[in-house]
Order: sequence, then structure tokens, then C-alpha cells
Amino acid sequence: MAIDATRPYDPDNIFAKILRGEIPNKTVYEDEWALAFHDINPAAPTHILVIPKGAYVSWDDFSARGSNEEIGGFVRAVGHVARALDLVAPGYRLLANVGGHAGQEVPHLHVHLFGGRPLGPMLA
Ligand code: D5M
Repeated sequence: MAIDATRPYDPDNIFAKILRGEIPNKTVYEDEWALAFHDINPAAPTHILVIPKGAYVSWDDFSARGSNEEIGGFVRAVGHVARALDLVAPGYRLLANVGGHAGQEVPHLHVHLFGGRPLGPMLA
């Protein structure tokens, strides 16, 4: 079920548990600002989730409350993952769902990184 992106951060959400090491994940990259791991239900040959280390519900929350350092570190981490996976030349797609209309399910900001095949036109 989609979340309400205006709600307060829930420290027991599944990605918070992944960050604390309480739930296993297939990590592809980690630094001071971000963790990147394989999506459990991949929608493309490459489907990675990149999440900030800080406690942010959504892109909206992060862009409003995140420090410039956190935002910069996170954006650089997303780019690093794409380069490390050799996705730049073939191309890739980034997506962040925010709240109900977008169908966001996990209330910790995550950017989906899709690649590995032609991805087709964007959905409206
Ligand atoms: O996307 C939430 C995404 O999170 C969805 O593609 C499944 C993925 N997911 C959920 N639980 C896990 C675990 N435990 N590991 C890896 N990936 C997971 P949304 O944008 O919120 O709809």
C-alpha cells in the first residue's frame, strides 16, 4: 500500500532495518552518505535501489531537510553506482516515487536505478 509522504519518519521501516544491518541485502555500493543494493523484485536486468544514510521519508523530505553535504554525497553516490555498473554508455533510468499517486511503498527515500535493456518510453 502506498504511503503518505507527509508522515513523520518511521525508524522501523524496512530500509531503516537494512541500514542497521537487521535485514540482509545484496549491497553493490556503500559510503558515508548512501547504500545501494539490489531490488528484491527487479523490474529490469539491473534494478538497484540507492538510499541515503539519513532518516528521510521521501525525495520531498530530503530536499527540504537534508543538508547540502548529505544531498551532494547522495547524488554523487547514485552517479558512482551507475558508472561502476557500466550503465552510462548503454543508458539508464532513475526514478523516485513520492507518496500515494506515485505508489511509494517504503517510507525511506530510495532512488530506483534501472538498466540492462532498452527501457521504453516513460510512463505518464
Ligand atoms: O519501491 C519499493 C521497492 O523496494 C520495490 O521495488 C521493492 C523493494 N523492496 C522492498 N523490500 C525490499 C528488500 N528487503 N530488499 C530489497 N528491495 C526491497 P517504491 O518506490 O516504494 O514503490
